[in-house]
Amino acid sequence: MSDSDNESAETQLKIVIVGEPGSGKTSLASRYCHGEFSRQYYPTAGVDFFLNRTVLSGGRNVTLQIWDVGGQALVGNMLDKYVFGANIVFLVYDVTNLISFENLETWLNAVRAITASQHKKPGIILVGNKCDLEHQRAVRHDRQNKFIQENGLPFHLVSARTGENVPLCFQKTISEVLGVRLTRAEQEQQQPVMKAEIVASAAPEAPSPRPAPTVQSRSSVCSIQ
Ligand SMILES: Nc1nc2c(ncn2[C@@H]2O[C@H](COP(=O)(O)OP(=O)(O)OP(=O)(O)O)[C@@H](O)[C@H]2O)c(=O)[nH]1
Ligand SMILES: [Mg+2]
Repeated sequence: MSDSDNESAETQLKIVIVGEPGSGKTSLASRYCHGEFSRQYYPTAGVDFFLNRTVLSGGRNVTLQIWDVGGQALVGNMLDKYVFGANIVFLVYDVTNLISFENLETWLNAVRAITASQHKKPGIILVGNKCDLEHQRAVRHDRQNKFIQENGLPFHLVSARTGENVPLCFQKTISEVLGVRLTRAEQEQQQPVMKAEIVASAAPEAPSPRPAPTVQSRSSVCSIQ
C-alpha cells in the first residue's frame, strides 16, 4: 500500500464514555454527534452506541464508534466488555454533584484494570460536565486540581447543554491520541456559537451607564438569537 493510500484510509476509534448516573454522558455524546440537548433524563440501560465521522488536520478521516455506558454498569458484570479495546475513555463527572466526583477513583481503577492487558492503553480524559451550572458547583477547584495532578489526566470543563468546549474536547483528544497536531485556528473553529437565554426581568430598569469594555478570556462567541 502506498503512502497516499494510507492517508486516505479511514482510521477507526473506539471511544468509551463512563461515569456516575446523571453526570451527562448521553448528553455529551448527543451534543457532539447530533448537536442536540434534552433536559429530559432517560437513564441509559447497558450501553448505547453513537457513530460519527470527523476529519483531522491533513484530511485524515476518522470513524468514531462511541460507547455511551450507563452509569449503573459499575455495579453490573458487563463493564469489562464495554471498556476493553477502547482507544479513548472519557471519565465524566458533574461539577454540581459531589458524589459523581468522589466516585471517579472507582471508575478510574476499573478502567485501568480492564485495559491493563491492552497492548496500547487508552487515553483516559477527565471531563467535568455542566459548567453552565457553575453557580451550583459542588466540587471545589482545589479537589478537582488535586485529582487531575495525582492521576496525570488531561482535563476538559464542558457543558452538554450549551455545547461549550464539547467539540474541542473530542477533537483535541482524538487528534492527540492519533498524534495529529490541532492548529490554533482549528481549536478556535471547534468553539460553538452559543445561544444566550433571554430572561424576562420583573420591572423595566433605568438605563445604566455603558460599562468600559473588558477583555474576554474565552474564545466562545455569544449570539442572541
Ligand atoms: N444544566 C445541564 N444539564 C445537563 C448537562 N448535561 C446533562 N444534563 C442533564 O442531566 C441529566 C442527565 O443527563 P444524561 O446525559 O442522561 O446522563 P447520563 O450520564 O447519560 O446518565 P446515565 O445514562 O444514567 O448514566 C439530564 O436531565 C440532562 O438534561 C449540562 O451540561 N448542563
Ligand atoms: Mg446515559
